[in-house]
Amino acid sequence: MSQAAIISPAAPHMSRQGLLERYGCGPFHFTGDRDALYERHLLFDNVIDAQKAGLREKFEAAAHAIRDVLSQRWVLTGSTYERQNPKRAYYLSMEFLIGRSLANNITNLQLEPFVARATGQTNLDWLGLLEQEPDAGLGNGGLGRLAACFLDSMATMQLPAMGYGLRYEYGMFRQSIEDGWQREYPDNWLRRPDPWEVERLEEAVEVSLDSSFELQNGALRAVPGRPSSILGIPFDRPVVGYGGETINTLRLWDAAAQDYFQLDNFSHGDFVGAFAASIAANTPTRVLYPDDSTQQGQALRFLQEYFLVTCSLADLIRRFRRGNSDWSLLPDKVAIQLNDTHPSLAVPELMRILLDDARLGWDEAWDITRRTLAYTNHTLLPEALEKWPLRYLELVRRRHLDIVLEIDRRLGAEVRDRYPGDEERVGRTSLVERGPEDRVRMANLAIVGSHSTNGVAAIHSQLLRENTVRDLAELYPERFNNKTNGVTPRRWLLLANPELAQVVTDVIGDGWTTELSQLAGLRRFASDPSFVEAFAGAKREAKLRFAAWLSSRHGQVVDPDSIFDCQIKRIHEYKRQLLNALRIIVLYDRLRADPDLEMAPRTFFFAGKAAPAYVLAKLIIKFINNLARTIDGDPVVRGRLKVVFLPDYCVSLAERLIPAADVSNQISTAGYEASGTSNMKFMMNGALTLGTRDGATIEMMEEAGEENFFLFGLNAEEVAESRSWYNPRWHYDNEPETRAALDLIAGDYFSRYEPGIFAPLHEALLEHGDHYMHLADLTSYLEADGRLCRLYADAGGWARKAILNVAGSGKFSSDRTIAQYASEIWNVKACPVM
Ligand code: 26V
Repeated sequence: MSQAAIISPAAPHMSRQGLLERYGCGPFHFTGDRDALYERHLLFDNVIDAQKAGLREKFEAAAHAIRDVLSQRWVLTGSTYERQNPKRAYYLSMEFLIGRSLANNITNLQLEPFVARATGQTNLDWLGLLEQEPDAGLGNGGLGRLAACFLDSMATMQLPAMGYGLRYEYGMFRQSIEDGWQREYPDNWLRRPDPWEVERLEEAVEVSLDSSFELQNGALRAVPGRPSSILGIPFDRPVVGYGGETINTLRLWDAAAQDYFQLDNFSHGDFVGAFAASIAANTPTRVLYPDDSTQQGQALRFLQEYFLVTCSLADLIRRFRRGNSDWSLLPDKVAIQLNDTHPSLAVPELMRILLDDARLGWDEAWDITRRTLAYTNHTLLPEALEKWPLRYLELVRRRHLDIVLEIDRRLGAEVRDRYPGDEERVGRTSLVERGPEDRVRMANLAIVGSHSTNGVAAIHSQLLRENTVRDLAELYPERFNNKTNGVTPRRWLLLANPELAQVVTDVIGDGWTTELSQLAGLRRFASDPSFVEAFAGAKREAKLRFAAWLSSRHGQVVDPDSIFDCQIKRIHEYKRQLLNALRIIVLYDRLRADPDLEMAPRTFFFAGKAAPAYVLAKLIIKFINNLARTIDGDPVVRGRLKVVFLPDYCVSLAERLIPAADVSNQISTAGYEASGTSNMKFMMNGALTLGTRDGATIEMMEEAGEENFFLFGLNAEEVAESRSWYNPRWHYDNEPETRAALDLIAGDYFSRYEPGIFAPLHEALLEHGDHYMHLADLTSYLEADGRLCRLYADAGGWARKAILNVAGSGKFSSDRTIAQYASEIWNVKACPVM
């Protein structure tokens, strides 16, 4: 993060007076130096002298000082909404991948000048202090990070909106690499008190369950017929809009036992048993599920989803009832966005509230439910689509099962009416999938029970409509729409890349921070020598900064004059890290065969976590690490090729690496990556994209111009079309470089001391049909790679394309995405704080 938090190029220098007026106080100086908020917190919270405080204590004091500054405004935001009673948007998500908050909040409050002055005066190790904050890693990857970017945009655009999620005690596991293998360690991010959260015990809600649940050997066991309940305790976190006008709330639920001691057990002498009950009641929010590749149907995950939905709906309905007496107004006052199917029990839960609590009739309840809810799909992978056993609904809440079956009965009647005699269609659209164990198709439930279903990039929305849920799209075509993803330019450009942000602001002003389309103004500087020089200088600074961090943090030395070529994302077969590795093997082999070959020096960075049970993905990590070791050990390529696997990929690591990247690899099998969002962050930061025609990468190419993009490989249609006859062997037999690369793997060239370990990779590619079609795309990948590398020799030509990419990235601000959700789905308008 480095300089980012201290010197913001774009922030207008707010006066001390302005600060006092907006926030009521300043972070470091309130009424005078001796009353500095920061020092007061050290003294009164930690009871320590500022001179003796450690970095962690200093971090807490700084965070509390910043929180003090935003508190008034936060309260005012809430009271404005209460007074104005506008329609509100609620974003329900099992994941919010927030990352760190201190530097981000300072940036969004535009307090850098004050912080810079204070840290300068006191010789504070500011960068070290920032490092003390653990990442809030409450998400797996793209879906969770998108939710966090959306919160930033909603607050910046002054929308009356709120996020609802779970306060996992353990977030995404920490990854370490040991002997090349991934190892998982618990992420105990709340071990120390989190300065941002505010516990709101008085707003706790009670969650009813039709069974009791016990933990037995780590698995959840239901005791049917013994109803129980758990408490949901809200923890609020501030979401600071850029400029500090609006401070929205992210409300995370913590599960707790009704009472630490069930008094009856206690009085009967079962002291330990009483504790066990409270442990079970805590389990729903104990840990984030770290597998985003398969839906394994774990009962505890289902309980988490039920818990999120019941707590959030009880809370938002309570708020709605405070301001409105008429239930029929719900869709005019509340919009609920379901982030994937994970919170789609909201359909039966809202129906239950309207039928049983509000005592409305079915038709009215159904109309209100549908007009209130909207659903976003984030994946087409069949193995990731949620399908829960009916039995789970029955155990957790019998009423939900009844409601789902009644919705299904009515849906069947509607389909029969529209398509008489088409019983197969009835079966395909049904909410229930018949099998050895009947299951609820959660995507069907979300589509049928809402008024809007969107995909997250144009191609993804189209494939969703035409293939995945075709029958439902034919039944309700008006519900389907697209909302191409975006990312917040505050965190991903202004904060992460202060060098580039400054260079951009110098020529087009700072309006881009909230209107990213203004980056188009850079086009006319793409060939301006002094701008090109400044732009290239910013990239070099960022590379130097990253290289310095890497060497101090991991002892790894990389050459900042080499091309920084990156692929950072979850490790998945469809994302094809293995294709990237095959490319590197071919390049390596070329150099081995001809050491005099002209080739720009390159550093290949990988980072990403594999689901702990995803055996092949973990083997891919091991393979990349062995490849790195082999190349490092070969004097022929020393200084020319280097592979680095960065451990423990997280938001903070992305913030460091992306500004330094020259090349972004977005190489999924076409048709498989719903959107991608790191692709946008790289583009915004001046990297060139080497990618397939998939997800939002297609739209990025349209914005930047095809001549400034490096696309290759089969498109989604070609992938689908060639499935039936595709034969990876053909490539092995006919492409010498492909064959040589595969033979090196099979010959244990990268596993000399671990013979045979990579056989499963070789088999997946050659014997098991290469489902993700790596070999089909390898040759065109290398060809595009060659074009890219040749361009590197022409520094001006490279910079020109990179500038045109930054200039074309304006569409990919989450502000644009959120503006579309607000006007096309939610009908929610800005509500400025007064
Ligand atoms: C699925 C599951 C299944 C069961 C347990 C835990 C779990 C957690 C997450 C998921 C959903 C994975 C879907 C996902 O993350 N999709 C990504 O969404 C991004 C934001 O829209 C998008 O950019 C990526 O292309 C897409 O892969």
